[in-house]
Amino acid sequence: MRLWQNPASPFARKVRMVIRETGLTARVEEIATAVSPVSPNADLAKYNPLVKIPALQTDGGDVLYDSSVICEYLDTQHAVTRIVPDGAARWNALRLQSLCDGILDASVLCRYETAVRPEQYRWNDWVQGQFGKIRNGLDALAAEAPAWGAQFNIGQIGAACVLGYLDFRFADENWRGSRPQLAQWYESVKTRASMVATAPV
Ligand code: 99T
Repeated sequence: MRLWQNPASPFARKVRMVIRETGLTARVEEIATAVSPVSPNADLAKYNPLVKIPALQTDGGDVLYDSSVICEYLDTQHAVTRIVPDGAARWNALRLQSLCDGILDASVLCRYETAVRPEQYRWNDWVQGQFGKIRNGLDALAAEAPAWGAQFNIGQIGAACVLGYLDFRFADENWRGSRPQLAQWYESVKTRASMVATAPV
């Protein structure tokens, strides 16, 4: 399999963590890929019409996107504990992944607002609206983190990617300040091998 990815991307990190948590590392070639919403990567565009990472080419040649679909596919390719659990736990794990993807969508939009959009076109109310989603989402994560225990399914992997991305791109946000239990949970997972190997650069 081939994975178009970039170490700065929290969505790609989710996939890269699943690869490592499920022992698939030797089966996936990771292709470092630069992306920007204003200068589409021509090579990636041949495989993903949205020109976003992550994208995964299966051994059969199909190309899958986005990160949630790729993670579900990878979960069919190994024989260890399922990353997307079956039964009643499935819906809670998928909901938690969606919450984390939503926080990341808002975070990446804010990142592009400052790193890509020319200053004269920026709109502070819009940025604050996105930050409202980020903070509400973090409060929701903080409320449920104490119940996670040792679980580390696609929901917790998503949460770890959210918190790692905020530290990477928005270190001034101080998300830990009013959410000590979420901070405590993050401390307990950030030394996992899959976290260390995929730390953003
Ligand atoms: O928007 C673009 O054209 C390029 N952006 C991306 O490819 C971002 C990279 S994160 N990826 C996504 O937005 C994927 C979202 C999708 N729903 C999924 O895969 O789940 C880059 C962050 C950074 O550089 O700070």
